[in-house]
Amino acid sequence: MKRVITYGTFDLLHVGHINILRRARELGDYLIVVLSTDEFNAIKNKTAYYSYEDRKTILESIRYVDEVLPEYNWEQKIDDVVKNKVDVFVMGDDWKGHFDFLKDYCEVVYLPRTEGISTTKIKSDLKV
Ligand code: C2G
Repeated sequence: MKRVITYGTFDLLHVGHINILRRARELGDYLIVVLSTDEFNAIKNKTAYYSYEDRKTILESIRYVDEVLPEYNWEQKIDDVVKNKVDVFVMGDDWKGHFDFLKDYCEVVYLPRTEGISTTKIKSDLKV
């Protein structure tokens, strides 16, 4: 059982999110998504449109996602990887290099982002 983990806000779910979730899941047999809480989003200077509970419900409905856990801070990743017996850590390559410290605990994989889509773009495109 190869266990994969990834992190994010996953607000206003779009195909870029689905692509990385699918590709992360394909690297193993079980995918844990650690979802930014509303409080942690404030630390990331992000305001999600959907609440944590709604973003969690949406993620849990995706076939590629096996488990959703809360992300409270920047410091929890090593603990998450060890406690959840994670084999592979996956993030989009906008984060390339940022989480290489996890290489002591698991495989670290940065996947190419899906071009042309982002939650920020959706919000700005919809602004009337
Ligand atoms: N993503 C992608 N392609 C896009 C948009 C997003 O591959 N067009 C990926 C990001 O690279 C990330 C994941 O989807 O791996 C979630 O993106 P966000 O919700 O924007 O997450 P972020 O704010 O980057 O939070 O501790 C890490 C942070 O929680 C990451």
